[in-house]
Amino acid sequence: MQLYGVSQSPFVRKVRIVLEEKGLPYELASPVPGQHPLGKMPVLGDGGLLIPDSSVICAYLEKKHPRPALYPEAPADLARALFLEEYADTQMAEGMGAIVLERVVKPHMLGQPTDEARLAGLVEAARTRWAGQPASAAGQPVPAVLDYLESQLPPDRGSALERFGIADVALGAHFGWLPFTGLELDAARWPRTARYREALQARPSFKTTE
Ligand SMILES: N[C@@H](CCC(=O)N[C@@H](CS)C(=O)NCC(=O)O)C(=O)O
Repeated sequence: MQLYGVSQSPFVRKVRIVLEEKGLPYELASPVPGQHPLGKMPVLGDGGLLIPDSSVICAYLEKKHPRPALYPEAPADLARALFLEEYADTQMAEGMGAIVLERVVKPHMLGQPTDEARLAGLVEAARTRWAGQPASAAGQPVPAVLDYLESQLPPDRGSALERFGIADVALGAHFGWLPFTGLELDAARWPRTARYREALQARPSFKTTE
């Protein structure tokens, strides 16, 4: 299989983590213009097939290579896992993506200068949007994404549901951009989330795809 995309993309990393967890060999290839109907990455090449979109690719891989299972069997658990995947792919990605573009992609990959004013505005906007409210009484913005995750994650295991699966793949992949944003995951404030992130980072599939 060929995975078309760059390793810095959390959506590409989602697929790489699934491939690693399932022990499937693949090669990472440069994106090919026109391959993805929306001009995005990743795209998976498998035989004559070209499959776009990380969520679609992960579901395809599960169907084709069912073991180890990364999607829960029980309908309610499946729904919860898919919602967490969707939450990660939208709420985590949107808040961080534009910041990473200005701070990392433009200066280090495109050879363009960072627009510092835009970056400052984006950081503030992300904080405000994540907060869902402007600021707490103490004047500190509340990152609501982390608050939400804290309310959803268990205190004592490295998976959102009973077994490691697609929700953890997606949440963990999107945590990868956090260090580039300047937004902190304060372990005193979000202990479950911080512990969960550490547990994910210790998995071989996460280490290999860092
Ligand atoms: N829903 C898509 C999102 C993929 C996505 O947004 N990829 C970014 C890279 S991190 C991209 O290709 N952006 C280019 C663009 O939007 O033009 C998926 O899960 O694959």
